[in-house]
Amino acid sequence: MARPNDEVAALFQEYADLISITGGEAYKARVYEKAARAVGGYHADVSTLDAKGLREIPGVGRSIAEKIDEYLRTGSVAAVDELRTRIPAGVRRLTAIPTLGPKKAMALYDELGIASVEELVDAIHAEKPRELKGFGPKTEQKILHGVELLRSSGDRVLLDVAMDLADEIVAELSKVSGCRRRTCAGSLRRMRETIGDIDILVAAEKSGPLMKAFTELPFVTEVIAHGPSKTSVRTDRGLAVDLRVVPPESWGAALQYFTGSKAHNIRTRELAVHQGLKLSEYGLFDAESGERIVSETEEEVYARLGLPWIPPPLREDRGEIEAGLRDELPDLVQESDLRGDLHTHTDLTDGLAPLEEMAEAAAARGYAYLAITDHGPDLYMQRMTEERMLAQREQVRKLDGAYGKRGRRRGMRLLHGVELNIGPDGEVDWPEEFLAGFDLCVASVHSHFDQSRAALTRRIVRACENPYVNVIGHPTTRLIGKRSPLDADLDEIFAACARTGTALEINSHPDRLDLRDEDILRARRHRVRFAVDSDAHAVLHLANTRYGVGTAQRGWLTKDEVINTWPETRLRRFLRKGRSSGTRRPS
Ligand code: DGT
Ligand code: CA
Ligand code: CA
Ligand code: ZN
Repeated sequence: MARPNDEVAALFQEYADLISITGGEAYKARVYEKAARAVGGYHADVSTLDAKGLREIPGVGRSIAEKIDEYLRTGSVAAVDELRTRIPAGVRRLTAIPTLGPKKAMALYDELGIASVEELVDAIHAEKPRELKGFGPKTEQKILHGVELLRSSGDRVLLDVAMDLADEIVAELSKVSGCRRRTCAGSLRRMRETIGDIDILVAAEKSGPLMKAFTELPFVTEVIAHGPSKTSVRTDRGLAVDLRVVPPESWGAALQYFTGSKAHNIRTRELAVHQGLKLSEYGLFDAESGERIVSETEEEVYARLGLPWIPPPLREDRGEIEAGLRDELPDLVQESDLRGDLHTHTDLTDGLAPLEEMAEAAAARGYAYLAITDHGPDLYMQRMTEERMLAQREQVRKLDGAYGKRGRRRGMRLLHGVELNIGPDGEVDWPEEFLAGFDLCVASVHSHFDQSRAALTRRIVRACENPYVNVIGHPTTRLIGKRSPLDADLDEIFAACARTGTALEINSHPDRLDLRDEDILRARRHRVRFAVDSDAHAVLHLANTRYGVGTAQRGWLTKDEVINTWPETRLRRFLRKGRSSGTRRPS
């Protein structure tokens, strides 16, 4: 059974989309979108709340509370049903194209059965839409252009693509004389999983030279807006960039403002107003006299509002203001806290680098331990056998301790692990006798994504109950923008993890970031442990933990909740799970 909060959240998100597509008020759509997020993330089960309790959920007023009640009583909401009958799901996907209105999208769907952007592009290449009334070759071209827009600047890009470009821009701008401070702001600084546009902030007395250098960067394809304080450009990476240059004395206020999120800023401005102050990107002012109180650093701005400095990944109005006022912000896990990586591949299966290179690179990162976890035989493309696995183990044992930073008494420890495949019934690749020989087993779902919710849930819970499974790899299997998360009862899975001593992975690959931030927030209420892993298939991927840690921070995780920040002895104790020592082979 789905968690009622999730059902209601999905319903409201759909309602918001339907409102936009049918040309309803943008304001109304936003209200429902916000309610969807609030209900989805709310700690109490909505089906246990009365009307008054429902209205205590942020963003839920009388009319939304009534719709929740209607849904819980009848299983549907008349207002949503009414809009649904007007718009098929396929049409909703098409209207994401900026040059395609709902009417034409409806026609394409009704007449040609086109229900996705990809199908539409294929149809245009086959010159099919021009046969319809109201369409011609010109319309087709216009639509294609819209698809391009959607795929470039209109679309959001993955965090790593944006981060790489932003790092490059920041490095270039630091070379310009007069550049006093520079950093990225916006969603990138908050480490959101996808980025709409890059925001860069620079402090300088004179903005001219910086703006000029910025517009002349080689990857800039178009200058959208050019002014003394803000310049916006499009780039050949399919991503727009805003540069703002502020005087050094406004740095803190500007950084606070342009880091966002909008929802967080609304709350900080409210706090200011309650104290007779006014907060803007220029500073924190006395509302009456207009006198500037503070603006130079973020710390000063937050302090004057009665708050500790709030780490950017928390700035989403998910309780960080309340926690800050009580001085109860979590002490977030940092990338430097990681002592090792527990999910990596070598060229024995689908990795690119041999074991030695992976170990050397991990040691260079300063890790105290590294687990090698190549795929088991159930992913048959990987051609794994017991013999090959045991041969790798021998090599791992031989290299154990051989790599390490100079000055360390002992080199990095190598753990011999495996990434097991969780089969359709929750079974894994090998019998327990063989699994007992591994130091660590990651287990992940790689197929049969479309099972029923009950079957998927049971399947993963069964994997948790296996005494040799230590970590559930990429738990929801989502691929951002490509594959939806598994439809499983996450709360049941989280509870099973907590009960059995199984950690949940936060897979750091920028395509995955799985678990994602909201799921982490939910999982930690079950007191689950997490592993922030790279799932590296190449040496360079080891550094992706930057994104995994960012995601963990967005999920409010502290160091103690992440098993690969622990010292090796504590980690090994955790990995023994509930196993009786008698079944364990000596390694
Ligand atoms: P994105 O670009 O969609 O990934 O998300 P953000 O958060 O980077 O949003 P963006 O680029 O539109 O704006 C950057 C920040 O500037 C945003 O996080 C907060 C601030 N900001 C922009 N517009 C507004 C506004 O209308 N009100 C408030 N309070 N803040 C704003
Ligand atoms: Ca942005
Ligand atoms: Ca922006
Ligand atoms: Zn893997």
